[in-house]
Amino acid sequence: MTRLDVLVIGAGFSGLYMLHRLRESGHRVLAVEAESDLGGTWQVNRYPGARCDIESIEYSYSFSEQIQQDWVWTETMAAQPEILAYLNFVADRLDLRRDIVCNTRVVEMRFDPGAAAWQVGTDTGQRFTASFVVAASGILSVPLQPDIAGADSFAGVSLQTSRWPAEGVDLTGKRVGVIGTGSTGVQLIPVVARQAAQLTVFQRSAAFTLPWEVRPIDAAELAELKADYPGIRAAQRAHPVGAARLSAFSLLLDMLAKPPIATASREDRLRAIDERGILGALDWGDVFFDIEANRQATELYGEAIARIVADPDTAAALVPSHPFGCKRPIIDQGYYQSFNRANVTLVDLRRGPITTAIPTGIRTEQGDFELDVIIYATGFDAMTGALSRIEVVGTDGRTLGQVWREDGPGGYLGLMVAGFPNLFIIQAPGSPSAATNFIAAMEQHVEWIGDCLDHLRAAGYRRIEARAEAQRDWIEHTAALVEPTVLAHPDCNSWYNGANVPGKKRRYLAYAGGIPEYRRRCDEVAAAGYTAFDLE
Ligand code: N01
Repeated sequence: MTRLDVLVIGAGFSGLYMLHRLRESGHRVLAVEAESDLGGTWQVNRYPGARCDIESIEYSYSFSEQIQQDWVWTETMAAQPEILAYLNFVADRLDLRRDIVCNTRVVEMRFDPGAAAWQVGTDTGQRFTASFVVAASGILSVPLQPDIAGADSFAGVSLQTSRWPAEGVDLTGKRVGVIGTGSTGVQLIPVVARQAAQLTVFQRSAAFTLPWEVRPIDAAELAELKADYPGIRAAQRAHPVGAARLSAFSLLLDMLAKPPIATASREDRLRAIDERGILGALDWGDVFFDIEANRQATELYGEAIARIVADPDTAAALVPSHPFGCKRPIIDQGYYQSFNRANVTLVDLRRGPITTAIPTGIRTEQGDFELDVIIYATGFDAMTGALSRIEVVGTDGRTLGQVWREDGPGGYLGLMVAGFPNLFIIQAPGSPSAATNFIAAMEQHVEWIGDCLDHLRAAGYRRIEARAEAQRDWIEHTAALVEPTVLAHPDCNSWYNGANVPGKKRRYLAYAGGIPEYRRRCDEVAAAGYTAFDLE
């Protein structure tokens, strides 16, 4: 049994910074990581085309001037290998590896009220007693097994994008099927299209994408950016989505200030797509609040797609039927152009769903498709998935998974859950997380939790717990923020509100008030002596 002040679950972006922050202030802390190496999301999502859709200059740690000066970004939005290399660089620079235990999955946690500590069990048999636990287990770390009958009967190779083999996969000459056209599919499809002999895309929901060029950064530009880091970080900190430069989120936010589509003439609308292509179709101030405006923008989006995709049936099939804004759009690199290739076929599952996998491929109501490889890009049990798969037993005997299943996903400030003392969660339901630049949101969490743990130690408190009534108020507040938007529309189904997981209670999972306002609220709570937390 290893005794710790704090156990951190996970050694991805959040876990690494949490480990560093707590070690710096003298806590006895270890990070436990289920994978064979650090990196979290960027360790396991090795699929072809994986990259970030936020500029690396902002999708990176801001806490160390030395690290941001020494690391060299080579592209505006980095690809997965570069981000993973960056995380390894940071871990080496801060000498974090000596306090990370890899190949070890936390499987159970029980709170011992007498000792005011968590008893933690792992799949290797190693056990820990930790006064506090910080779960940095990721918001998109549990892949969803698709509900496709007969999946095991497929005789070819089945691949999950988020568990992509480290040694890579050669798709040359293969007949490849991709299931899923979310952010992952949109990144993957153009790359696979260039490699495979034949690519069949099985699309259940068409995607909205935001085409944008990712380009190399040369030495002179990087030097200029580095010289301007104080300004870049200040702007980022003041920005609602934690990314003041170009990103999928900032494009969305910028739309709020644009003129409404509802009053735009036909000429105005056509000019928008003449000048800016499919981006111009979406760039209107009323699309987030007015479902009819959203529908009109989608219609225009369809016209813009039809200008890119040569086959009219394929172009029509690529037009989404859900409101724009309720699934996360992504910066895309030639997604629609892929469908002009002779080796790419789109199967619109709205015209007849997949019925089963068969040994030779996929059977749909529209016919059979012969494949050598099936790639599942079918998403995640987001936000609550990772902790629900650990038996985390709280003070009333229920597991956290049970609480979230029965009461709905929630937490006070998106940081702690009532009934689970001394357990901090980085990016719990109700945190800015999914609605922002995850890194900017995560740094705020790590710093707030670090300060809180320093305070508890200094003041001699052994236990902290969120009050249930404060949690209820926070959940109501976060729901009210999205009520006037299309996010509350019944046709809005995505991982953001749990609709992608059968049986998950539907609730918008992020805090949509922006990071600066969220930070202000969290700081106010701390300054007032941790209002609405019980301290003992
Ligand atoms: O997952 P998704 P994702 N049969 O849930 C389909 C982040 N991310 O991995 O919408 C057929 O968005 C499903 O269809 P439907 C980002 O935050 C970031 O793509 O349920 N299809 C959908 O098309 C993102 O939002 C980056 O009808 C099935 C797809 O699979 C989040 O990760 C890059 C199916 C799942 O889409 C998740 O994105 C990549 C079935 N049985 C990801 N089951 C960047 O930073 C599911 N689908 C750039």
